[in-house]
Amino acid sequence: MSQSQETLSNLLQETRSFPPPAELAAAANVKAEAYDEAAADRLGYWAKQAERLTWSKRWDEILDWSNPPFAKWFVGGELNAAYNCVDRHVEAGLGAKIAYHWEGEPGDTRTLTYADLQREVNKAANALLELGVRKGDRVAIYLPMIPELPISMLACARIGATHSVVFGGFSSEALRTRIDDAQAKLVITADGGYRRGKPSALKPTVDEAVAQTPTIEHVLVVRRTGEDVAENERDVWWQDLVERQSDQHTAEPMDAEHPLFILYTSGTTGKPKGILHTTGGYLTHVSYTHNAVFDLKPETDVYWCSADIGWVTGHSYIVYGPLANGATSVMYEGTPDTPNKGRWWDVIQKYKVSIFYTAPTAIRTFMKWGDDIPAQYDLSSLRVLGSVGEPINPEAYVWYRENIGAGRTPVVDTWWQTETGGIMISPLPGVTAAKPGAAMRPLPGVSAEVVDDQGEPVPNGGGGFLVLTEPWPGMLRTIWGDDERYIKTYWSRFEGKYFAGDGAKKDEDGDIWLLGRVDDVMLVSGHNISTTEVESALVSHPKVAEAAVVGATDPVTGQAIVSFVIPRGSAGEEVEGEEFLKELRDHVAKTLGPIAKPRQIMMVPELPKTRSGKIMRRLLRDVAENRSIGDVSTLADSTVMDLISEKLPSAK
Ligand code: 6R9
Repeated sequence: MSQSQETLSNLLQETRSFPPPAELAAAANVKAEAYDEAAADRLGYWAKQAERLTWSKRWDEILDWSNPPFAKWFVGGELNAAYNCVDRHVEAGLGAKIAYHWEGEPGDTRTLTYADLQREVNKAANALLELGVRKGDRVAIYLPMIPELPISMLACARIGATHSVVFGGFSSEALRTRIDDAQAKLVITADGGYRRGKPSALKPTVDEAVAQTPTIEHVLVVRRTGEDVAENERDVWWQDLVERQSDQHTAEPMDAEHPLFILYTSGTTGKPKGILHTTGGYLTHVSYTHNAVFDLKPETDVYWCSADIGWVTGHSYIVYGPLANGATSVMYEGTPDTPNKGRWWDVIQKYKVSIFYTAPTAIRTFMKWGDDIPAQYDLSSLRVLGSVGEPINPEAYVWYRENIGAGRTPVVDTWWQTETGGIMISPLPGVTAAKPGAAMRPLPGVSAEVVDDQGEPVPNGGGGFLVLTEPWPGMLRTIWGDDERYIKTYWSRFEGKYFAGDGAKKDEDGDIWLLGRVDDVMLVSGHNISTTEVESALVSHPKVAEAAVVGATDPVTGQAIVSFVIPRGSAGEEVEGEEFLKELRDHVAKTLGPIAKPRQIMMVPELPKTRSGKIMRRLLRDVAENRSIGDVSTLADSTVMDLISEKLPSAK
């Protein structure tokens, strides 16, 4: 039986659910009626959300879908994204309000008010103009998590240049291919940033990349670490050029469909896809969702999203969403364990963070480090917690709610993608009785379904493929320079529907659970089994912190389940023995049924992850099938595979 002939088996049973606190529900930004309102008039609902922004010219048409899958939202409308994120708040008298509490890894800090941000963005915009950057040009940004990163993005948006932010951790080769694909004219970088207590250089990587790219005219370099760097003719120091610019600049209105940014996703095969987002629809979507999903009260909340801005989560929920909403945010440069494993909780305590948004990978790491660490800090300012990036295992969800949220705060598990621009499926913190591990329901205005192989909706209790059935404002407009690939990748699997590439199920109440990438689904004795469910079963064992599961070729069952497990900090020594492995296998069989029992479980010190914390199962499949390990260039830490191989000299 081929993978596509059977829908996903639905194994995990989870019965816990957490209704919203009464006080939060009563004062919530978005109430239950919003679902009916959006269902009655979806486009009207989105037009109402677009009113959150300030438009220089109102749109003539909400959506032009006459040439699917190429959408145009708010056709004829004009606005400037930077004006909406900065100037309008200053004009409204909020210039003294803090936009960012920035915290460097070494402990240095910067406070940027909206008025400061306006001056900085204006200076940077004038600097870009002096370097010859014009509306429509592309600018690559390769910076650490310092204020110049959002400033650079907004400066681009202000003059209509399209930014392409590349993760500071990527190799020169990865940077070069992204520069070339977008034909960027300028790179903005820094000498380096701080990671794990040390300066970590960036400039040499840029020099190497730029030596081979024909389109780059200048490299604009922020001095952050003060380490020596090679100086080339095309280099310009930020501290020289930007600092001497005028802090006055008038933002130019852009067409609603003007390209705001390109962000590359690596995908499993082939060259990275340049996901293109435009201005009006994207900004509407992120402003709306940031307000609705986090119940943001801009006057009183302090919001922190711990993502890197090089990931879409940082674009939408550190930069554009929070700033469009006039929020006060925290931005942190470094790693969670520098100088110690309490750093994040220290940041929350220090700035009295009330809304916190992070990834399951981080939560599982904190579980591994132990409950006693967050317990040493005052986290009582928190009122809403969020999760993004991967399915959150129910145990990790409950740990997060209890140990970080004192068993009191709603946890919103938000499903979305680089391609969707903003959150699509999520509980609403004042409305939904959230179930641990479920993204629950499409947001008001969003249309999603779980379908079978034929594109038919599965009944409640069934599993299949997640699709989006109607266009939405934050949707990608195409893959940069490759319309064909856009159509083929997202719109060809199911007629007229966007195929997200994720497996999902609907439970008996019709709520949606994400089950991981379809490419990762295992086929065991004719059953399609989700890696996520087996991983969640493993993580529900009290001695397991993290687990990754892959399907390895097996002569008897087609594929067999192979698991890689990181024990919890408190688990002690007994986790190495055969007896413990048997206990774990039995635990999975008891939780999910005998079909899901792993053939093999291996204890490992680390798991291979991307910079956004997603487990790279492809590499683990190489280990499980005794192959040499494939491309590791998008790993957050390239030494992890060595650690694993060391631990498992004969992986089989
Ligand atoms: C925002 C982001 C997208 C893929 C997506 C899915 C996974 C993200 C999730 C989730 C289950 C969630 N994903 N959030 N899976 N539950 N709450 O992560 O964008 O880096 O493009 O990744 O991440 O597999 O398809 P991106």
